[in-house]
Amino acid sequence: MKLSQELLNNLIEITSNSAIACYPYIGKNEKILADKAATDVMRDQLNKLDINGKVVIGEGELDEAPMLYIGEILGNGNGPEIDIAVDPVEGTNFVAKNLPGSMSVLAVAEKDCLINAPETYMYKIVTGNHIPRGSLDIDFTVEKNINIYSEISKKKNSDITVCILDRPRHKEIIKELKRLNVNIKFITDGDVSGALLVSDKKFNVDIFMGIGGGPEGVIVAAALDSLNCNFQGRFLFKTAEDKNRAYKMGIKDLSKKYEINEIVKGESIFCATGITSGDLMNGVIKENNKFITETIITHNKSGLKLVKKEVSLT
Ligand code: VTB
Repeated sequence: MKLSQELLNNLIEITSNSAIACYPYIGKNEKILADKAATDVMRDQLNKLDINGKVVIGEGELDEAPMLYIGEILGNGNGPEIDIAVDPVEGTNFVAKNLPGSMSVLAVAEKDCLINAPETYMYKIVTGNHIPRGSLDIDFTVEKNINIYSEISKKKNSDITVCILDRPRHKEIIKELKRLNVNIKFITDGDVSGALLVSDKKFNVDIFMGIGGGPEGVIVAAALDSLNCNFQGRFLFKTAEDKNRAYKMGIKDLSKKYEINEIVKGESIFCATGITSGDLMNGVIKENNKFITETIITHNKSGLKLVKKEVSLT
């Protein structure tokens, strides 16, 4: 295996520490400060690792530093070449308002195995591993996708739940889902978690769909790949500047529909630590002088699937 157990343990420690860095900002209505605190810790600790890392999914580009920017080189240079995707705080609003579901997230893969994607939106459709790959399609109508899902899962529409970001841009999809008598789980932010809800029956989410962040789509694809779930996405470029950036990053066909293994290839790890407690894991807990964190990780090559790890740090 190219990505070692040691690297995996280090990543758990890093997202744990960046989640802990946010702890003082929970409920302080300071999302930028929370993001900066988590980012600083993440950068500092990634730079100490024995890796030759490059940020392929980050927050902005060089001129937008101090966030971890696309193209930034990380690690001490003594180790494997890896692609890194970062989302130091997924759900900054949740941290700012002390709402459930924020987390600190990292995904890594072998060099050139994670798609280089600019910060733009992505239309996504995600289903669990009980649905054969390729069954649903972002180019089908909502009705067709629901019919296919209903047929394969043998569920009536009224027993199907679709998770979607609560945004005006989803007005038509929501109208259609209501007409079809499908249940909707609205989320206000955090579509990495939203997409992962299809991975286990206990979350009662059948399909995740709609337009969310492109970087979040790439990051969650790493987890969904390990979980044998289905993910399909298409980047949405609005401005000429967006389109130019994409060209420069090597995306030639701007309307390309990506299957999961065109987004993440080879060996990859996904690692997310809860900041505030949510459906997937607990948030940071402070007990005496210690912090207890909960992290979920996946590693496709070792078969790790959303294992929860508790870490105690001072
Ligand atoms: C999603 C979600 C993020 O942004 O990507 C969403 O995962 C999409 O952008 O947590 P809009 O807010 O512009 O709709 C977040 O909600 C915030 O980064």
